[in-house]
Amino acid sequence: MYETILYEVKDQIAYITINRPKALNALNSTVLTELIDAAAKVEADPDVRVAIVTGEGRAFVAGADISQMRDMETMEAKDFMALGHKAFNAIDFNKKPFIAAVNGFALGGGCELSMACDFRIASEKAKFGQPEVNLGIIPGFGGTQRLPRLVGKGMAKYMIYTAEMIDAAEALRIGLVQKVVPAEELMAEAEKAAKLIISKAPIAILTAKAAINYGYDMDMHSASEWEALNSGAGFSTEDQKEGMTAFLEKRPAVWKNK
Ligand code: DAK
Repeated sequence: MYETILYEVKDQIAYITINRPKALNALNSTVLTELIDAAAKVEADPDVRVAIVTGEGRAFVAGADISQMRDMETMEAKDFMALGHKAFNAIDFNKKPFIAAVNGFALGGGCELSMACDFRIASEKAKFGQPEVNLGIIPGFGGTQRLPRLVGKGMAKYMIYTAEMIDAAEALRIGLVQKVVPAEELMAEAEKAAKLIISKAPIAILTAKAAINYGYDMDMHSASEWEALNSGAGFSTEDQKEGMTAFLEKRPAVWKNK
């Protein structure tokens, strides 16, 4: 049982909902600690294939908790930042895919949380931004690193230096989100993506995530070798034989997760 997040598993999907609507789901130490625990649960539970992260009420997450951060000194801020990195890396580098279903404000730490997920589906009402410079600081939960990797250096610098809030359509245009849907269709759209993933060979999905995540920062030569090793290893699974046999027999594959 958590204090600041809701965690529910249904049909192989773990639903993680940040639940501090009165503070627009601002991230304090408790939320981050509970997210670390929830990410570990997703990884360990054989009944979970995919997680969906969303926010309760009108915000996804309106940033790190400013009331907690205001009086922090350097060492305390460093610990808080380390906790944030631990939480977001537990999602980004989780064995299983995480989908951000961005229902409203995704600002500062909220934009960073969405970027730690594998991809983002946004409601038309979502708003994104990195407004840290308004507060006299810079992003501290991965924003200076994940944002340029997702949208390019120029756009990341524009967003971080100007603190401009962008709407869902602009987020889609710059590649920060992968889909935008009307608010009432957000969870159905995220579930549609989750179910598509669940219908695929489980080991192939985990291997694809690792191949992309760990290969991304390698030079192309090493990255190609990394892909070849991962892709080659797939041929030792029963699911590879099943997937190809099912295709040739013109029937749906029945995955064994072996
Ligand atoms: N923290 C704490 N409370 C927040 C909050 C936040 N980030 N965002 C909103 N709230 C609270 C408001 O204070 C208000 O509380 P009450 O007054 O009702 O008690 C309540 O949520 C509703 O907010 P508003 O009344 O402001 O609602 P509006 O619709 O008028 O405005 C808004 C919505 C999202 C535009 C506005 O709330 C807003 O601008 N919020 C702050 C956005 C923001 O600047 N977020 C923080 C980004 S900075 C680091 C670690 C982490 C970070 C950096 C460094 N190290 C340790 C080094 C990350 C930093 C950030 O995330």
